[in-house]
Amino acid sequence: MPINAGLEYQKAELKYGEAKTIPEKIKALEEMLKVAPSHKGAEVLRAEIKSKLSKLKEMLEKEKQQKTKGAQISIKKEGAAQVMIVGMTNSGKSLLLSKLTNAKPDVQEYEFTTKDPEIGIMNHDGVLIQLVEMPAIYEDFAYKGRGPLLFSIMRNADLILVVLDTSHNPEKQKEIIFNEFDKAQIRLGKDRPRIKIKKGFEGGVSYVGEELIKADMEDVKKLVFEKHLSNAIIEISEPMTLEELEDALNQSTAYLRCLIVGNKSDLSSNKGDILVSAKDGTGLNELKKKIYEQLDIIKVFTKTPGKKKDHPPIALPKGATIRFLSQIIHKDFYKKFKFARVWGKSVKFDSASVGLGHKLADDDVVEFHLK
Ligand SMILES: Nc1nc2c(ncn2[C@@H]2O[C@H](COP(=O)(O)OP(=O)(O)O)[C@@H](O)[C@H]2O)c(=O)[nH]1
Ligand SMILES: [Mg+2]
Repeated sequence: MPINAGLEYQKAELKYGEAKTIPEKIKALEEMLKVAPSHKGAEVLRAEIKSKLSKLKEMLEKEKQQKTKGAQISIKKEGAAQVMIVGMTNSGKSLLLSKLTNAKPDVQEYEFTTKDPEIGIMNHDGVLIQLVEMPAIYEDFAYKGRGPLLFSIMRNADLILVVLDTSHNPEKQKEIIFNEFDKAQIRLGKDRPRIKIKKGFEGGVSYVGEELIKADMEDVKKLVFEKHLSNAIIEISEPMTLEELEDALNQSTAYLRCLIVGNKSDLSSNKGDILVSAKDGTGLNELKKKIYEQLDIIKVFTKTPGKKKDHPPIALPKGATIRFLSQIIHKDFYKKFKFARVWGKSVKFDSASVGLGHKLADDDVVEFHLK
């Protein structure tokens, strides 16, 4: 019997014992995790439950993949990035999509209007970003109907926009949505724990930075053994609990950026990361800017000598060099490269001449000079 586990826990454990299907077992384990004691002494217990959970989820994922083989499992990316709009029914996802993009989705007062993902393209200062409205999320969506398929599609996204209806208990909506993502093994707004695993063929398991793990080493070893890591170097570079380590060892967990959008600000003034009204347009320009900032992209303009800069700009990943840009224009372009002149934030003075290795910044203007 676990340490001071209450009646609730015992009930949940009983349910787990009776569960027959994988989803039933997962549900029971999740309940156990919810009611398990939270004190330090029960950390091993929680890690064990999580470990069982992730194994079952992997099995479920495999089953699903077999069932959906041949079905489309991603939405083709268009533009510089793919952003998913998620939320519960009636939160205003469709209206928001129609205000931010060229899409004309159905906006309705009745629930569950949007049954298929709706795609639109947002133009932010010349950079095209794909926005995809997902069908509404509800409790247990992660396991029901097309939920599993839609969650697996979202794993490829660059950003998740969580849209809350601020006039209807937004905290509760947020909890439900984050919970479903958790069930689908997607962590929102968290960075992947900084841990490196180098698998080997012999030598057992050794640790670098083991003093950073806030747990008994015996428990850590047990966990690592359960993950079938028998020969590996595990390098830890930030403090973590046993539960976080369990998450980190779980290679199938996805970590995605998210922005919480409090919609219907005309009806209420509850806060998210940003407050908007899809209806009257409040905050929408600010939202576009925030989306762009979250994506780690920059835009640069090219120009020909003696002329003004070309439009539209070219979107690049943050930190991209002149070489990267030249290869986007044409793959052999850099072979004829002599130097480039740059105007903007990446240079100390305008019209500075730079080489292929020069790193570009947002809104730079680049003029290529060829041999
Ligand atoms: N007052 C107000 N109503 C909104 C706002 N955004 C959406 N709505 C309304 O909420 C209902 C549901 O909108 P819809 O975009 O279809 O929600 P979805 O189910 O999340 O796609 C519609 O009647 C919209 O007109 C808003 O910012 N303010
Ligand atoms: Mg909709």
